[in-house]
Amino acid sequence: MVVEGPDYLGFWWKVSSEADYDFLRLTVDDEMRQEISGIRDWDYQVVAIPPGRHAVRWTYSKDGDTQEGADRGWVDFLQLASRSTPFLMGPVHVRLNSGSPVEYQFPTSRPGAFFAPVQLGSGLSLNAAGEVVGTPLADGEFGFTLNIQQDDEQFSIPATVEVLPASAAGEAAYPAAGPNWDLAWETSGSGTWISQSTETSDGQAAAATQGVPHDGRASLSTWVFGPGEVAFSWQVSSERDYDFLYYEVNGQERASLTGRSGWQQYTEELPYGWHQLTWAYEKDGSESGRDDTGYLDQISFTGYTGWVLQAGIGQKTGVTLDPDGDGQNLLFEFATGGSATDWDTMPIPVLEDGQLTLESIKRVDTGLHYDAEVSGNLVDWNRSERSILRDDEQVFRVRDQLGVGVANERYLRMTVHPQK
Ligand SMILES: [Ca+2]
Ligand SMILES: [Ca+2]
Ligand SMILES: [Ca+2]
Ligand SMILES: [Ca+2]
Repeated sequence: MVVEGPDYLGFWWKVSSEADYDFLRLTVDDEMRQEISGIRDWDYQVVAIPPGRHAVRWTYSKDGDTQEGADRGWVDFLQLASRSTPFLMGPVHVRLNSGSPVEYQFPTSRPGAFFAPVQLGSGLSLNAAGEVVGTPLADGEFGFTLNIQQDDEQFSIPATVEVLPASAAGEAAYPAAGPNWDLAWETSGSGTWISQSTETSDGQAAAATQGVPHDGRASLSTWVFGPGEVAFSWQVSSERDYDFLYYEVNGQERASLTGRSGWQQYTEELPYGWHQLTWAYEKDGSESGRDDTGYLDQISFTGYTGWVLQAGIGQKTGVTLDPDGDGQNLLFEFATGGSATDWDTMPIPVLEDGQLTLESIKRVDTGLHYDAEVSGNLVDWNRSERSILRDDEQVFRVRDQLGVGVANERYLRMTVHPQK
């Protein structure tokens, strides 16, 4: 399909295929954004569509042999944020840390959505604003129905809140000089991830695998919200070409190490939305070599991902949320150098030679697209009657082409949007 951006596309998909060989993929202008493989149940995804016309394509593609499962992919319930109300901007499966008060909120595309309150169990509940509140008493998974109502429209979707134990291994992977990223971590598989200080990149502590058996796999996962960048140090000491340390995003392999790698840096750009980041040490059926261990350290985030983790608002990471109630959402505050917790003054248009002009400072390297629209009636907005005067590293400056001498009323608004 062709989508006119900027917009957000929401959809459900699932796949039943040969894992890691046959894929259901989503591309935007032939650039891969998301892929799933193996036996995966229905999941909700939101993808940022940049300004302009873009070809969005779902493809089921197979390698040269072998099929497994139902050998097909499914796509359902397509929505565009510009046309659908209510529109959920985040995932329906939420992971939280146990032991501390929860501050999660399901983000919607516009304010004013009403959520049917639900008791989730383990001391957690969902309130009318879509906030998950309480302090979870025990780890576990709580399935429920999310009923969202807005402007006389409503929909119901299955959702899950998963409470994960705080992981010492995950915290050991933070840089010694800070910050504490305060992420929820999950470990799974055979063998474990531990915190140790014998072999580190930052001299203090690092996450490491322990006791992974032959044919075993120990994984350490967390979830972050893009757009942004992740960087980390990792190394492996293993039987070369048979036992590997993998790095995966949303279940798909991105890089691997084997043998005696030494500490290496890895950096990757994360597009809009939720991403599961996984590090896994995986062994074949026989023999172990060297320390037989995978290591992870110095994990850090930049862009919106890093800013929102450090913004002092807990797990309220959705770009459309406005926890401090100043009328500016999180993405806008990030883009214009504002704060997620303090009142920011709205950038105000001024009259210059009888024309509305707006200027805003920009945060450096945001990976965002800045733009503006004008209107004569607050209903029909366009980009054809505005001139962008400056859009560089520091400043975004725009002017309405119609003077107030010609028009009865004029309005100017500024937008920011992920480039991916
Ligand atoms: Ca195949
Ligand atoms: Ca081996
Ligand atoms: Ca705000
Ligand atoms: Ca603010």
